[in-house]
Amino acid sequence: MSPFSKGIETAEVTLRWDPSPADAPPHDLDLIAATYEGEAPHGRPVYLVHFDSRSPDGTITLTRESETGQGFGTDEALKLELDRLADSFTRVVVGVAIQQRHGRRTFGEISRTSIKITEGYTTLAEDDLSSVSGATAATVAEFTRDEAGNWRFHKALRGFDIDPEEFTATMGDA
Ligand SMILES: [Ca+2]
Repeated sequence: MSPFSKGIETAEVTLRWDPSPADAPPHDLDLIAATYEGEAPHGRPVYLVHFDSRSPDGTITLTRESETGQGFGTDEALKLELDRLADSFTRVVVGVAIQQRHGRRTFGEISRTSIKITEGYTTLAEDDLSSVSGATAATVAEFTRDEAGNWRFHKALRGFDIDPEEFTATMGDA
């Protein structure tokens, strides 16, 4: 990586999926961001951002959310203003969890799942989560701060077989 290359300033993660059949319980997927500090980059998250939790400084925001996947285009979107994060933060992990309140659901049971990570008009990664079809949650992106203080993107597709709450506690372990 060139030492002169600029880091990522603002990234967006978007998620879409198709609704469940009309006679079935809704499929509710959630985008989740977890932030970590330099002291414990793989430990407990400092804070989480998802449908029920906001970032204290407004740098990471869930700009769109859905409980059903109904409608055109993006169902959930997360905006990460990485260059505005305090210097103490060195790592942000983004994941997707499927709500399990109507019984165990895996990505293989959700139709047309699609995740996209962009910086402006540049696509950093795109995936349909088929490689983690047996999982109930998955990490999809990792952003880390390099020695020069610039944010870098890493694709981090890894499946988990746990409920969303357990996922938020362990999604940064790897
Ligand atoms: Ca949701």
